[in-house]
Amino acid sequence: MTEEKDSRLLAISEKVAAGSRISADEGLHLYQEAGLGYLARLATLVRNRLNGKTVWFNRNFHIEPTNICIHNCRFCSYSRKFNQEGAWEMTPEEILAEIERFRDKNVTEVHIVGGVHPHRDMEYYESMLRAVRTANPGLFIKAFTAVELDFMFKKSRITVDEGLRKLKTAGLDAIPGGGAEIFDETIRKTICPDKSDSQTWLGIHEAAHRAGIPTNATMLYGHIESYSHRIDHLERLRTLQDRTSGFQVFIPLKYRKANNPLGIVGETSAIEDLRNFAVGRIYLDNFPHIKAYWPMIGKEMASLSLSCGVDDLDGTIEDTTRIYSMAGAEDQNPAMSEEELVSLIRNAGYVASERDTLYNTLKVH
Ligand code: V47
Ligand code: SF4
Repeated sequence: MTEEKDSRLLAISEKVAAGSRISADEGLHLYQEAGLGYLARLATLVRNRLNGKTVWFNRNFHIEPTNICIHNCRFCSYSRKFNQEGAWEMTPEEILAEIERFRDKNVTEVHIVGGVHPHRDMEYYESMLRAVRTANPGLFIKAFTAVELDFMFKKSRITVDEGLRKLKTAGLDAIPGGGAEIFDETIRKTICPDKSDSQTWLGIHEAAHRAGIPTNATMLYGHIESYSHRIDHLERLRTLQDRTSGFQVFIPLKYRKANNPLGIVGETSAIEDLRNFAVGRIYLDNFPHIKAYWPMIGKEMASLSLSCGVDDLDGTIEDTTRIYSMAGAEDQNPAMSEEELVSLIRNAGYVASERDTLYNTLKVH
């Protein structure tokens, strides 16, 4: 059936155009039946309604303090056990040296995430935050996935609410979206059997929102999940966001197959990646932003993603994130100057706006 003759697709597009919410069944129908052009047009309606012609970026850098991890996620190319070749642990001095290295580069945010190190407890992470805050008081600190937080709170035998309160006092400004993967319990059992479960991930984000800490949400897609699993994931995020409004942005993460045991399943096509951005934008009508992490997908795909609902580009400054380069990301040494990023955005027909972590405008280019 062509899209024009699919009355269900037409009904969905009328709903989206009227600003109404689509159901889980309708989301699934979009994934199953709508072509890229159709989805791109609908997603653009939603993105223009929420963000006009603006595409945001921020000047951030990443620190990965360790890749030693207690978990055994089958999609992970990066984690190591103690004494295994390729394992690293940064000392507090090395972390501060990174903060120093970026001092004069006009950055506004540091993103700190790593493996779940078995010996690190609350005290360690609180003192890391305090040291970073003291070294550069103006820097926003976006740190620790819900999976890292789950471990540190349990290790230190404190509640989630208490743990978040302590970390906030020590300097935590925002929480990144990692560790969400796919919420469906059966898929999770196969791809990340021993890590924090979906309820824990969602519970920590809900508690963060209650505590006034904004968070991000990701979805790792393109491995063994079906479209229904993706919709279930989006639905759980949309439901929580209805309650809290604490999510700032949704970031779909394309599964990359290099150097990890799941590799056998292959990777999604570029068309499928763009369709996925678009369905995310259409379905998550209560998420203000959709982000593409360009070092993972490459500059050309980042540019195309702007026509599929994406309004935020991440990975602005000498991105040295190893979780992707080790998994086979498009760009092994990703770096984009501000001029390059701004012209990528302008050439796609949008207005580039530098933002801070909370999406306040710092400069319109
Ligand atoms: O949770 C791990 C993913 C995530 C692979 O919040 C992989 O602003 C693809 O969440 N192929 C961590 N993905 C990174 C993350 C993130 C990145 C950029 C911005 C933000 C933000 C968050 O990386 C993990 C997992 O889903 N990941 N291995 C892989 N082989
Ligand atoms: Fe550990 Fe994160 Fe890798 Fe899972 S994805 S093994 S939690 S570093």
